[in-house]
Formats: sequence, C-alpha cells, structure tokens
Amino acid sequence: MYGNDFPGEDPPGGLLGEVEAAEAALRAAAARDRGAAEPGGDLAAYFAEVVDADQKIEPRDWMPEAYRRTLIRQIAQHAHSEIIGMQPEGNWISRAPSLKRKAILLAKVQDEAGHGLYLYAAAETLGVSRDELVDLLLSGRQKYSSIFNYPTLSWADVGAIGWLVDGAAIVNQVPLCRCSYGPYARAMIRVCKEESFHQRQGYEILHTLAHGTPAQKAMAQDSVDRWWYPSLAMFGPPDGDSTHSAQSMAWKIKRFSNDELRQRFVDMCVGQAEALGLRIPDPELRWNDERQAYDFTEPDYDELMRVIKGNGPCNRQRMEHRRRAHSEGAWVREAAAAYAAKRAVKEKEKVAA
Ligand code: FAQ
Repeated sequence: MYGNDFPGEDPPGGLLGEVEAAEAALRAAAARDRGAAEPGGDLAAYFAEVVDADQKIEPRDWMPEAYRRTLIRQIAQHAHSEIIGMQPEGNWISRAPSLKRKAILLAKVQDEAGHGLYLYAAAETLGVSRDELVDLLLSGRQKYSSIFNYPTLSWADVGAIGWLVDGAAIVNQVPLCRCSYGPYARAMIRVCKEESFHQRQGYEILHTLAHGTPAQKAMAQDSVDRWWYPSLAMFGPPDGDSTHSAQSMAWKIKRFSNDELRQRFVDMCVGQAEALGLRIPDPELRWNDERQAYDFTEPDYDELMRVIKGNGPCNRQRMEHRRRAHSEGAWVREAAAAYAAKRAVKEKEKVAA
C-alpha cells in the first residue's frame, strides 16, 4: 500500500493506470475518422454525435453556448484553485524541517503554478483571455476550491494536504482525462501524473511522522482530524443539490457525480489510513457488505456553502494575498510585454531585410 494505490487494483493499474488508458483513448480519438456527419449541416446534431461517440470537441468545432460557458466556469475555477492553492503549502517552504523536504515542497508548489497555467491556456481556447479570468477571480466573480480557505497550522498539514487534498483532487480529475473537451482532457492527463507524485510525497511525510515520536504521531493525527471533512467537501454539494451535474454529465464533461467520487475517495483512503497507522475521524465509518463500499459521515454542507460564499477561516487572507501578489507582479507583466513587442519589431525587420 503506497500513496494512491488502492486495494485490489480496481481499476487495473490503479488511478495512474486509468490516466494511461485515457491518454491512449485520446490518441485513438485523434486518429479516428469522425464518420459520416460532417459539420455544415445540422451543427447541434454533429456536436451530439461527437460527444456520444466519445470523441473530442475541439476549439474549432461548433458547440452550444451553454457548453462553452460551463467549461469556462469549471476550467477557470480549477485554474484559480491551483494558483490560490499554492498559498497554504507555500507558507511552509521557509519552515520545512530539512533541505530535502524544502526542495520537494518547492517543486510541488511550483507544479501547482504550472497546472494553473495549463488550465488557463485550456480556457483560452474557448475565447476568453487569461487577463479576463484573473480579473473575474480578483473581483470575486469566479470561485476557487473551498479547501484552500483552511489554514496550515503545522508541518504535518503539508503531509495531510498531499495525502488528502491532492488525493481528492486526483480522484476528481482522473475522470476529467476523459472529458469531452479535448484541450481540458489533455491538460488533465499531465496534471494527474504530477498530482500522483504530490499525493505520494504527502503520504510519505505522514508515514514518517506517524512512525516517529509520540508527539510527531499526534501532530499527524491532528492534521488528519482537521483536513478529513474539508477534503470530503471538495467534491461539491450532494447530488441532490448539485446544480450543474446532470447537464455536465450529459455533455460528458463530468463522468461521475459528486457523491460517486466522494464515495470512491473514502473507499480509497480507509486502507491507506490503516497502513499509515492513523485514524479517520469518523465513528460511523464501516464497511457495508451490501453496498460493497464504506458507510461514512457526510461533511457539513452548510459549512461548505459558507466557505464558498467567502466566509471560511482564510478566504479574506487568501484573496488579499493574491491581489497583492498580482499588483506587485505588474512590472513583470509590463517587462514581458515590452520584450515581446521589441522582439516582434526585430522579427519584422529580419523578414523585411
Ligand atoms: N469549492 O453543481 P455543482 C487541487 C460550486 S484542484 C468551491 O456540483 P460542478 C489541486 C460550483 O462551482 C481543486 N465551489 O458544480 C491542488 C457551483 O457554483 P456556481 C479544484 C464549489 O461544477 C492540490 C456550485 O458550487 N478542482 O486541489 C465546490 O458541477 C493541492 C454547485 O456545485 C477542480 O476545480 C468547492 N469544493 O461540480 C492544488 C476540479 N464544489 O458556479 C494546490 C474541476 C462546488 O454554480 C494544492 N471541477 N462548488 O456558482 C469540478 O470537478 C467541479 O467543478 C466540482 C463541482 C466537482 C468541483
């Protein structure tokens, strides 16, 4: 048992095996002939046919306006989450307990920035600019994941974020590798491979602490106690309250409902917690033979709604930090734009010569 492997290897090869299968399917879809219907006739029928055949909608294709808007909302929210998500762990870079841990954490936090960039680039293929999306985040008109509004109080929190938050992110994102929109699906393949490393590094931190001194083990347990329910809430409201799931699943943007993925995450974590020697803080957690899944206590969805609306423990702090970083980075954007303009003039002169 190690990181994101799960008992019985279902699906075969674990979650990474599923990512590889999705990557192979993407290649096959790109190579396949799309069949009889060509755009030009009934565009909506053509769109439906491509989605039904599990092929990919590409930026050049016609798509319903609501599909485009849904993708922009979800991909932008996802991108913002990666960027804001750098803050809780970033707080620990200068306090990591060894040079090795510091180097690993630096690389991990930098990867999150990279994920944000792949995702902004995927959203841009839908006809919005990164500047517009950043404005929407900074003005509070677009969201980011609830989970990043909780504080990191100890070094063990870096482990718990890797194990639980990256673990939940992977369970949610592996099916997105098979999303119907090509650029999002392709971005997700790379993101999932990197997230898998993130999850393992968190698991390894917790494993080390859980097998250390009694104080270290207690610190690890305290982290798991605080991060468990917020991680369950990351999957979104229960299916009955999820406004977008039905349509997103019909369009094959989402492949599973919020509750299905939450259950999958719980089932994956139980064995891993046992291997860590840590307790999942849920007295109701028990195997249900009939359902072939664990029964568990749902997270507090009222708390989720409060956090989503801006009233979590760290919402204000996270947004203030992001706004400050954005304004302090203005000179970098100006310098990059001036450099690009100079290069464009030089290129023009070269062509003219
Ligand atoms: N937080 O109808 P649904 C990561 C909103 S990346 C905030 O069920 P949907 C990597 C939702 O937007 C983590 N808001 O919505 C990392 C909607 O609001 P709206 C981010 C939430 O879209 C690790 C309303 O509630 N991952 O962790 C949340 O069908 C470590 C109704 O909900 C993604 O973004 C929430 N938890 O399903 C980085 C994955 N849940 O717009 C750094 C892609 C729901 O109508 C360090 N996104 N809402 O006002 C998704 O899969 C989906 O968007 C869901 C929500 C599943 C999050």
